[in-house]
Amino acid sequence: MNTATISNVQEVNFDGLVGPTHNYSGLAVGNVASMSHGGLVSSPKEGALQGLLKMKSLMDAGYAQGVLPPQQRPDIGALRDLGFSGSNREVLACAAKEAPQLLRAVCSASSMWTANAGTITPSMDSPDSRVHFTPANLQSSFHRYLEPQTTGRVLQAIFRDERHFAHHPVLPATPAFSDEGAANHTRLCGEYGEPGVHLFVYGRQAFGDVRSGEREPKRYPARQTLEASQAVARQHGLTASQTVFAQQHPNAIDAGVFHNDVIAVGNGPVLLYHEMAFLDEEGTLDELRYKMATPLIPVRVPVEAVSMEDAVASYLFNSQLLSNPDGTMTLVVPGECQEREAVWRTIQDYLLAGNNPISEVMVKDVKQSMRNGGGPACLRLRVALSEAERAALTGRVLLTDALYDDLTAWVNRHYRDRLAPDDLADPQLAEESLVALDELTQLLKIGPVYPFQLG
Ligand code: SUG
Repeated sequence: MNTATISNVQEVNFDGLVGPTHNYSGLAVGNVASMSHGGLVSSPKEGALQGLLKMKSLMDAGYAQGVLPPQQRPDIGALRDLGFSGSNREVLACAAKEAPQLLRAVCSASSMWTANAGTITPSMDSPDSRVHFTPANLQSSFHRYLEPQTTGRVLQAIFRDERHFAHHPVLPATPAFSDEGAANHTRLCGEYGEPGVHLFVYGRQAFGDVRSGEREPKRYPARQTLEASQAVARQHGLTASQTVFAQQHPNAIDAGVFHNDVIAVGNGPVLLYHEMAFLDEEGTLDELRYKMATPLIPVRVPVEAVSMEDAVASYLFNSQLLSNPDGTMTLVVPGECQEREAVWRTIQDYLLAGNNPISEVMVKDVKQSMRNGGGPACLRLRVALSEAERAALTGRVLLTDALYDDLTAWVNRHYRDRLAPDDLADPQLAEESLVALDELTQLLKIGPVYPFQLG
């Protein structure tokens, strides 16, 4: 059923709600912010409210905004799978004593970064004219490997209507198919309803060329493989003429760029990127130009303007680039961009003043998430949907003033103001979280999605 026309397709940004166990445990190797903030006291309440305010301000500015629920944490089932037994309280107490690193992992609220929830192909580009979904396996780290099952259930609950939506299995959770979802995928196009070209960015190749290892990062892991990106493209029915596979620059990964969306962001025909983003910059742009139906608008930021250190610390490239009805675009940057002079100057003097559609900057405070390496773009999953596809969504997941008010009240009712790493063993926290999440699925009207609801 092809319901998409050029004019009725909108990009909906589905932001992940920050969960009640949001904390700083320094779990993510290669993610400079996460590694340097481990051990700090977090504020789950402030984090969730910051996320909701970002959503609300973008909704108020006229952008379509959706919301995705957090996951059940602590994941006591994962601790049981690892041999802990007894009551929930006993499992938590034992893990806290014997394997505190495992307890921290099963408490991570990392599902807030929905750019890693999965990869989406909109109906305009798929052979059966349905929207295609593949949850990311996130097998690079244990705390994120715990996400895909519930992610799959959440996506299937919301995008339930089989006439419009198709769901694929998570790729095998093994290093060869290491997949981090939309954070390494950008769809470039004219209008959203026009055909797009899919840029998949990978960090390493698992099979084949033995010399490819020489071009891999030395310090930090490359999370996405070419083989994973190719498999997702295959699942979604994308052809060679619709796809470009580009290797991320290994030096960027070694500087803390663990996903492509930390160094590049695309929207419509615009690709905003740092010169260190791709190993073969010219080849990547040439292939995009060749395959795209509309002229590519590359906006290249040179290292002289923004150093790698500034790029990683400010998350300039983890901005959201949003289309306005008059053809201009708005760049939604984290507050940290204002704190780095070179970055702020580049935004004002180069991006806004340059010959490109970016005409406005909006600054958002998402500091609680930023300290774990998650900026505005990490917090959202982009899904381009036709009017009929939006109407076919299940649940109350598109933000309205009423939903914003309900979610804000829900956070204020259930979330803690502060959470220190030692608090993660508190059995009360686990119980509070379940009560909160049960209420949330009712509020969002998505039905049971959590292990504790499924029995
Ligand atoms: O996978 N941080 C996440 C941040 C993900 C950002 N997403 C995108 N770039 N799209 C990660 O590294 C830190 C959790 C902790 O340390 O507790 C963490 O998992």
